[in-house]
Amino acid sequence: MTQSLLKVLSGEPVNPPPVWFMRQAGRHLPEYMKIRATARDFIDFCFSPNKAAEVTLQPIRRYDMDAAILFADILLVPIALGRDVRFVKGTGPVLDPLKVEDIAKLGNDMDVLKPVYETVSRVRAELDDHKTLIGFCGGPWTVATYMIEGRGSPTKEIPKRFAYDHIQEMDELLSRLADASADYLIEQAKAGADALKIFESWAEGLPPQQFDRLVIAPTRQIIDRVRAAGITKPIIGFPRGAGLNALRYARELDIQCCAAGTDVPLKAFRQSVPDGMAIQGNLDPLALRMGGDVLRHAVQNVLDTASGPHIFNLGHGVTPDVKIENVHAVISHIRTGSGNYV
Ligand code: 1CP
Repeated sequence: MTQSLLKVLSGEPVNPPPVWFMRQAGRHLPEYMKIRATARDFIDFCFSPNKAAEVTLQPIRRYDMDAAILFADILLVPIALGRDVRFVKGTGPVLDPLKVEDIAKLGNDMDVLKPVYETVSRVRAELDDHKTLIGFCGGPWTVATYMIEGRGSPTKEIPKRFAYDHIQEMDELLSRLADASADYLIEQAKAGADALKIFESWAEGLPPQQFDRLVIAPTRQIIDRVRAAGITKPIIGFPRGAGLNALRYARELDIQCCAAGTDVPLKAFRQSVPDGMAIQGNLDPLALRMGGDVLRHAVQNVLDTASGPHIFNLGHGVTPDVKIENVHAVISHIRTGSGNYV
């Protein structure tokens, strides 16, 4: 059977649109919490193919989503580059902040990522043929913000200063990240991922010239390397919060879908991206948390304003407080026209 999501990625509209949610596997699901509790820590969890494959499949079983997204994290690539990455409960990711002189000493031990490819092949073997498996990596700039600041960066001032102050070293860092991210995507594709997504989650607030240098150039490097390896699978780019910079991202990169964050007006976005390009998004995650009529109207608004090839998704990820009933209601609304919102 054909995958409806791949159909959309080939430029063909599908009605109702295929749906999946960012962070669909996660703490809002009790079955996720059960498996999570058996892992030593989050990284160990990501590197345990049995467990990671199981939680990747959970939202497909529960919600019948059209796509599974590999359970892993964008911050596994810095581990391959030899950086120390920990996930601290209640704090999030913690890394040793990267100093200028560390860049020349970055490693390249891609073998540490092998368990992730094992997860991909296990999921692909278990997933129905008409469901899509999405592999992913972080955008080099987004991953670099964590490496430079040593944690999630509230204002990105430290990595932005670094980019102005240390031009050659920053470009070197992004280039190293681009090559490693491309190799990571290539192996995911070879292991069975049907589509690939690049999460540039922290694309906001960059002046256009810096956006071209820090986001577009290294993303082009990833895509060129993936294509040079003979991988023709569709690529979804997600320049979250990029404003009008997203238009150059969509027009200049060889991506088949541009994903929209919550702040993007889909009608204008459709008119601005290249003809036939799929768009994805962009339900407000807060509406999903609130439920009721707020959510009903928000879902209808996305359905009414998206046109052409469209993949229904959130503008950002599912949070732990989301009610399972409301995820069911959104999916039913998309597929049947109504849902039981709570
Ligand atoms: O123990 C837990 O449950 C921790 C929460 C969690 C989860 C469920 C983290 C820690 N990562 C993940 C999985 C994850 N991360 C996926 C898997 C599949 C899915 O979507 O269901 C994906 C695609 C990611 C990607 C990711 N990690 C991004 C890009 C997408 C986004 O949300 O913008 C980012 C920024 C991260 C970093 C990260 N991982 C985890 C945390 C707490 C953070 C920091 C987020 C922040 O700085 O706000």
